[in-house]
Amino acid sequence: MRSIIHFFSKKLKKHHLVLAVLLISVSCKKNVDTSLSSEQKFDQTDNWIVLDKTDAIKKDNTYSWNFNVKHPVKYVVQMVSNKSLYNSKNHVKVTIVGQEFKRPLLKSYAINSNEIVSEFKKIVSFSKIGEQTISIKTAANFKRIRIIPHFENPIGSGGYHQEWLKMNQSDEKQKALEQFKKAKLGMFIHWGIYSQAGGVWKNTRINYAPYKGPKVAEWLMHAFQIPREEYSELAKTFNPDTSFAQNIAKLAKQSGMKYVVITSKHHDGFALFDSKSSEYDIVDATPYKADAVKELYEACLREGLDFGVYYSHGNDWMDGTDGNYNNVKKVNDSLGIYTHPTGKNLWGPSTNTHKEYLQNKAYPQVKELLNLLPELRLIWFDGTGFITEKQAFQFYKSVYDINPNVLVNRRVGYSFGDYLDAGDNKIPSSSDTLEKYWETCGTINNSWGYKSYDNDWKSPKELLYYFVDILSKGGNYLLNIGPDGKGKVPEISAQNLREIGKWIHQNRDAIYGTSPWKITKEGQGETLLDGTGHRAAKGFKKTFTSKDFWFTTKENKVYVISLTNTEGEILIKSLRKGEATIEDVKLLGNNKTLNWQQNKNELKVTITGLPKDVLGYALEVTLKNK
Ligand code: FHN
Repeated sequence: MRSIIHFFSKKLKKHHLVLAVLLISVSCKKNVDTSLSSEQKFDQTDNWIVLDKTDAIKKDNTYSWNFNVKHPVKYVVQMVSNKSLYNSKNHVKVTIVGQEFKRPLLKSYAINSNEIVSEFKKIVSFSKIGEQTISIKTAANFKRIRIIPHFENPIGSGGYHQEWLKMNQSDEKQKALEQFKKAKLGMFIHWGIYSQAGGVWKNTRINYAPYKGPKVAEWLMHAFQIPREEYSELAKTFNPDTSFAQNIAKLAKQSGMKYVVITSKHHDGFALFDSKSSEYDIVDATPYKADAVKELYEACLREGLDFGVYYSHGNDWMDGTDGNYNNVKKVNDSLGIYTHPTGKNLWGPSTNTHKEYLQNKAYPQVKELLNLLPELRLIWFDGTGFITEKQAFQFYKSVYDINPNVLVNRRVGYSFGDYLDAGDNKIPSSSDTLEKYWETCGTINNSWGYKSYDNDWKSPKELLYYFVDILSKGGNYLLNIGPDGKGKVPEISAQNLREIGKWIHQNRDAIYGTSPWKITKEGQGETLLDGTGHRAAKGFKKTFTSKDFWFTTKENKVYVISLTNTEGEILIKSLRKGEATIEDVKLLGNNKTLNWQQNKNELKVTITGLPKDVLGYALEVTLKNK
């Protein structure tokens, strides 16, 4: 791609180039090629509900309005206040469609130069159109309330849904999904030329980088707004050990992982595979001159592991211009909507259009990966950015057309994923219902890419807790490693993975191929993993007792998982008489039948023969004619 631009620019005098870009942008404007096209069709402002404070029925600090819902979709509630009157200490209690939630007044974005919009994260769903009521209790001085359609994944026109459904419901996809569901645990690998820097640029740690945005190591270029030319110099020194592929595949196997997903191209645009549509790749731009993705693919297949690739399709800081930010912002401004600049190269974007980036780099590279890796099982899209519904569908369809056995994750965009993810380092609560199978991706410290000074390694117990929590709720765990510039996995993280791998191997019957039981857990309350930043800030202080259990099931077995090594009598209330008719209780790993007794209050089991340093144990409870 870069060679095409260079070739053209050499050809075209500067002003010709400017003219060309202008022409392209005008044509954009003319057909409004922005990611909001589907929303344009469904003009969202037409469905905004704006309630002025002066129209409210006021009682003390409670304001109530009746209003009309024209479109039964998901909405968010916003409070608009004068910049000057905005005071973050205020709390707001909102009561709407039988739901009540209390939130602090957080600043979301500014509009009309002197007003602040505070958006409450809670999604409100109206199942039917017609009259509704909302009441707001607050001491905050506000001007009006806005209830506006919320586009998690912009609804889109739905015009592609039937065609998508046919592909998603195909035998190949459903068979692949069944295999994926049985796998439970995968290894995520964030690796690239940024790994050499380890989160440090010119002796400054990324946490002290001058620009706003995530401080995870793979965002080095964005955090320091490194010019494209300067950043690509990193490729000239990228020369990993040739043993990386074998070492990592072996580590994944030892850690109990069933699939591996490596970053074939992250937001920085560098391809870790031999790409014919870009010279900014490991074969053409580095002294390594070999295809790292292909090498890891072959090593994983030798270990019997399924293989997937991560691909940043919407955002590319090297060749993806501004990620279509300016085009989208023009339309958003006219709708009073804030356009998030995060993740966009606004400091020195490539001069091509976003559409050209997609046509000449992103779509071709996805096809290259599919043809390069015939046994590929998964494409993990990310950095959706401002791609349109049509573009997201084209990514999904191009994967299906070349290899229908390959699964596509949620972040392809617009609900075209074959399965969902709960968000980075997020585990859904047991009360959340997700409309598709899901996966949680998580870091092993607080960065995806190698961060030389981040030693906040999650302990084997913490990792196992997240895994067991996810298992009991019916999801997969995609646990990340960040190798350094030579491809070496930081030893502590490798040791911790091997330790959970020993436990997983011992208790594999309670893991692979299981589903959630009617009860996910018993004992203390949930401590949800709630995001990369949240975990980095809060750390992990949870302890477990012999009363805490998580459940999974398979055929006529219920598995009871404990994260303690306490021997002696344990009481499992969820398996009391009436809840299950028990035939046998065994301790996984030594297959020894244990002494047990069931009564109307609990299943009483005497645990013996536990190795001292064990992370926990699992019981296999065989049920009579389930
Ligand atoms: O921006 C990326 C980030 O670098 C990392 O790749 C994670 C992994 O899920 N995804 C994006 C942030 O959500």
